[in-house]
This record gives sequence, structure tokens and C-alpha cells, in this order.
Amino acid sequence: MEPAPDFQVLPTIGNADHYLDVAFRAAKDATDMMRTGLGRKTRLDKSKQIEGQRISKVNHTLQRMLNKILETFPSFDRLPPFYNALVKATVDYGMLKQSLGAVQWAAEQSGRLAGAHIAEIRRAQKMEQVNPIRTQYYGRVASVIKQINKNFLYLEDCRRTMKRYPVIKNLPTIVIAGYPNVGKTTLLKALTGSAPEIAPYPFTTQELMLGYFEYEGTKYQVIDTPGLLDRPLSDRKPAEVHAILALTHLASLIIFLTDPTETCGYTLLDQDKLLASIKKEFKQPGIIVANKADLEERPSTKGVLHVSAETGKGIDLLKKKIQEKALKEEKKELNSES
Ligand SMILES: Nc1nc2c(ncn2[C@@H]2O[C@H](COP(=O)(O)OP(=O)(O)OP(=O)(O)O)[C@@H](O)[C@H]2O)c(=O)[nH]1
Ligand SMILES: [Mg+2]
Repeated sequence: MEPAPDFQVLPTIGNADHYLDVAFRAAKDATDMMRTGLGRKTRLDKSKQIEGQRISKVNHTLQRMLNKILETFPSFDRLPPFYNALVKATVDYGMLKQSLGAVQWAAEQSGRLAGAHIAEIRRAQKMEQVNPIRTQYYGRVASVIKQINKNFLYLEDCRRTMKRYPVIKNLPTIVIAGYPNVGKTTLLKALTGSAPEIAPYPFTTQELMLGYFEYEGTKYQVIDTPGLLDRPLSDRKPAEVHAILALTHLASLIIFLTDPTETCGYTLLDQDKLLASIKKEFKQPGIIVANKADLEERPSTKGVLHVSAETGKGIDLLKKKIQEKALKEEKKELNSES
């Protein structure tokens, strides 16, 4: 996956009145300074120059601000798949594209109107024609900008949502799934040896927990997804499903964590159902890990790795398995590319 785009630094989007205020004020300040420096020109020429400058300053100020909005929103067609899926799950993608299109349109309209009105000022023969032409440009450009006010407001909404996107590093990534209380967070700590970083996930109550470890020279990222991959997807509302499926783009590998002691409060049968439901959605390789091995001796089941996240038993073996699976996955990718 490519590195995360910088959603955190998207600048605040103002409303139509804000952009007009800034542009008109800039024009006024610029021409106030000009008045004294125009020397021996006729009154008509002075007026033409000042009013033409005002139009030009309003236009350039607007275009600079509008283009900045366009430049700072990421190019959605080229987003890494995880962020692309998040955008589609959290905002109205059509409306977002339409709003950016409206900003582009307004910048072009401002330029077109400015050109036409400046040309008209140049042609003016009389003093009293000049001011009304500038006033007309102000009115028309204000109406263009006000017309897209709802788009500014929508872009600001999107920005606030996107600011809450988690920043995910571009590393082989292990996602942990499993019912509440099976020990996901404890396993994350056992693997990474440290307290997890918390990253927001753009849904009210959920956040991601992130940790990192190095094994034989490779750095891995581990993600615990409390509240997301801890129930079968069939129990979810459609909006939640989209957000959860965005996670499928992150994982190089998935750990299905179970608690065969059932002290978590869920039967092993239910836990297996969750595993099956998640497996269907993720194409990545998975490792089934049975936790809390310190509580009771279990006959080892084929293909299941028994560990204790609490005591650290089996954690090194798990790291080795992670490395093997991740390497296999890398080879597969190489082969499919050739
Ligand atoms: N005996 C024992 N207890 C464990 C082990 N791993 C976790 N626990 C305990 O199980 C409880 C739940 O652990 P968590 O790591 O918080 O579980 P979780 O899956 O992150 O739970 P949610 O965040 O609610 O989904 C805690 O009381 C842990 O101390 C283990 O290997 N052995
Ligand atoms: Mg937890």
C-alpha cells in the first residue's frame, strides 16, 4: 500500500461570504495604495486603472483561494485502496466530486468575468461609465461564489470527516479479529511489547489500536480493531459493513483470535462462526490462534496455534508463523505480477 495521504492537514474550507470578504478587502487595500502614485494621468485614465486593478485583484485572490482547495484535496482516483474505500464509506463520493467540480467552475467563471469586464473598462469613454462596470463584476462574481456555497459547506464537512481517518504506515500489516474479551488487545501488546497507539476510525465509537514489531529484520504493523471485527458481518448495518470492509485493504495477514476457555463469554461454536464470516471477506492468509493457554491445557488442534497473550507463551512461534505467511504472500504477489 502507498503511504497515507495527509488528510490531517487539509486546510479549513470557508463559506462563500468568507472568500468574497477576503477578495474584496484585498482589492480595496491594493487600490488604496495606488491612488497616490498615479501622477499626471487624466481622471478618466486614473479611474480606469484603479477599477481595472480592483477587478484583477478580486479575481486573482479568488482564484488563488479556490485553487488551493482543489490542490489540497487528495486526488481520489489515485488514493491507496484503503483510503479510497474509507472515502466511499464515510462521505457521499458523488457529492464530493461534484463540489470540487463546482469550485473549479467558479474559479474559471471569475477569470472569464474579470477578463470581460476589464476589456469593457478599457473601452469606456466617460468617467461615469467606469465605476458601474466594476460594480457589475463584483455583483456577478459574488453571485457565482454564493451559488456554490453549499459546495463549500459540503467540502468542509468532508474535511472534518477525513481529518479523523487513521494514519496507517506502509508496512506488512497484521489485523486481529475476534470476539470481545478473547484477548485481542493483550495479544497486540504481547507481540509489540508496548502500549498501542490509538488512531481514530471515522465512526463515533470505534478506534484502531496500532503497534509495531520487528522480526528478523522486517518491521510489521499490528492492528487491533475493537468493535469492528468482533461480530459476524451479518449482524451489521450496511453503513458499518462498508467501513469494516475498508479494513480488508489494509491486511497482509489476519489473525483470528479465539478463546477456547470461553471465559470471554462466547461459545467456541459462535467464535468459529465469526471466523468463517470474516474469512469470506478477506482474501489474505489467516492464522487461527487460540488464546489463554495458561488457563487450561487443551489438546492441540491441527492448524491452530495455542498461545497465552498474558504469559507470552507461544508468541515467538506466532511471530515466526507471521513471517512465513507474509513471505509466502510476497512470493505469490511476485509470481502473479510476472
Ligand atoms: N488468563 C489469561 N487471560 C487473558 C489472556 N489474554 C487476555 N486475557 C484477559 O482477558 C480479558 C480480555 O482481554 P483483552 O485483551 O482486553 O480482550 P479484547 O479482545 O481486546 O477485548 P475487547 O477490546 O473488549 O474486544 C482481560 O481481562 C485479559 O487480562 C491470556 O492469555 N490468559
Ligand atoms: Mg481490546
